[in-house]
Amino acid sequence: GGGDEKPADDNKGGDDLISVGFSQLGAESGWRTANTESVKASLTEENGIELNFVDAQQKQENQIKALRDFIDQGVDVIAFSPVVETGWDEVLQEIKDADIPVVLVDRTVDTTVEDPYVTWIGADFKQEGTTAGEWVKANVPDAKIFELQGTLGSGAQVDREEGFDAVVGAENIVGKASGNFTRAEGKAAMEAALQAYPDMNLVFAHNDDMGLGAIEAITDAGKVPGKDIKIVTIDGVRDGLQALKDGKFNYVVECNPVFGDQIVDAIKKVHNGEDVPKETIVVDKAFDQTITQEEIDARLY
Ligand code: GZL
Repeated sequence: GGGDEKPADDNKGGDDLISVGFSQLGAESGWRTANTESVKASLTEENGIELNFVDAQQKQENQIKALRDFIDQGVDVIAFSPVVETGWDEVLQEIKDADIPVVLVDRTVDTTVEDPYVTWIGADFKQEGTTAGEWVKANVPDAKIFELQGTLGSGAQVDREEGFDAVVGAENIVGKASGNFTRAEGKAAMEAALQAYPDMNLVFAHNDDMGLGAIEAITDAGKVPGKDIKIVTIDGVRDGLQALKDGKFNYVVECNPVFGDQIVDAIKKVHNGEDVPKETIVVDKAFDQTITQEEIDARLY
């Protein structure tokens, strides 16, 4: 009594801010940087959010530690993009036991925990792989393909591979290796592949950054990227679209990272107990070499 009770919702933010713990998986690519910028631009105090943002440098143990810290802090909502699909059962159960709702962002999880998250927002990775595969099948029918894969076990890698391989046919894929979604590791994997698969004439890179690394390796080997060895990638960050315009990439499937506003909307609805869809697919486009400089310059990221 006496009017000194705690405010009704015991959030850790100011009087009416929703406190959000956000575990971002890393800063490995242009896509991730753009995604983080969008999250930080949208999850703001003026939008009613008190954001606790933690970068995990692509290490699952760092994400699990961050998630446990969020539980200890008693945040109102947890949002995270899981670096790989598995290994989350224990911490997801702890979050559930702490009665903190989860908004899953971008990457996907594979867990035995019942109802581990309220809603997921991200791209249709399998469709991105399918779209890339359909372009290859239609435009490079004799392709001998090297597949430069993202972080092994991540939802983006698993689903892009599944969609792409189903369209092009496994018999047309001469080899696969992971470049962990980074430019440096993509270059290294490509250097090895050029030795191992001399008859390769097309690379399918699961993201632009690894494709940009592949350009360096192909050029160092005295071959012409986009001609001797064609390159198909996914993301559509500005550097990737510039490589496309410059004729070094041949086809780029977009994966839009700018959805911070949709994350805020989901967090508010979840916090207020309103209905949210189980998943929200972020819409993607695709680009070929007819892209114009104006289009590239107009891109947000
Ligand atoms: C896709 C995202 C992927 C990007 C990569 O939504 O998870 O992770 O394609 C990034 O650039 O590393």
